[in-house]
Amino acid sequence: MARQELPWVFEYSGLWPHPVSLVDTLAATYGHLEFARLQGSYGWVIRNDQAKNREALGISTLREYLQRFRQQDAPKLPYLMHLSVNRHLPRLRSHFVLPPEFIPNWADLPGLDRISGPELFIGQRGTGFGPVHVDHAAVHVGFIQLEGEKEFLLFPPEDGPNLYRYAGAQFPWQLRNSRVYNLEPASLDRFPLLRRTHPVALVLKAGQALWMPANWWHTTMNHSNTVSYSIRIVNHTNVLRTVAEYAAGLPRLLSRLSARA
Ligand SMILES: O=C(O)CCC(=O)C(=O)O
Repeated sequence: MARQELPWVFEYSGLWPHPVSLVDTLAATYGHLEFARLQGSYGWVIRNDQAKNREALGISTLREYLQRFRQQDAPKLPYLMHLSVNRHLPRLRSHFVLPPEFIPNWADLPGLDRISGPELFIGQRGTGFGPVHVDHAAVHVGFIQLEGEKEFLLFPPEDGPNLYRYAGAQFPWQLRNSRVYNLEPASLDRFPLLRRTHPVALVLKAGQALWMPANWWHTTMNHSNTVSYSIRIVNHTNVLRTVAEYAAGLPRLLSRLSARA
């Protein structure tokens, strides 16, 4: 099997080769951004069930969030996910240096943010992504860990039928989410087909990067306070699958547009 079809971890500490940390640079450059207006590739940057938590903590700007994140005894913060570099942090975009393993990436253009979405994830110890899911459009994903340790739980594409995808989903993309969050004994009792899956668990440490191939199911858990970057990659190995998936969505898009007209 080609190397790009299996997950692999490699050492890489060159993403942010600057004397001031990324978090401090973010606070100084973009700290004024209103938290409620931040967006990720999927719209939201914190899960709905955690939004009340942010309001209760009185966090209204990115700077306030980052200040809390740096406090040792900070109360539980929501996990800041998918913070779009292209949309919100354009002046920082050219300061990230990607490893050669993630190049070429034909989707890494500001206009293709919906596909490639270079994004930042900032999470306190104990926060995690939530449901096991698979990314859209057969993209490979490159993750780079800047601070802390994040555990990944990965499943190969063929495990999909045993991952309890949202049955009765109203929209096709909901089938990208599983009802499974982790692999604790309780989840094995609740979801017995998980015993037929082939999970791979790994911990990504600061200074390491992960190549996750197209259509692998995954979720994460932060073992310590983490700062990470991720980018979705399209190259010669998956471009036809990416185009095919977008093409398959065209009739739905056209019928929506004609319903609006
Ligand atoms: O970095 C994380 O915590 C999870 C990211 C992820 O699952 C995704 O972008 O699809």
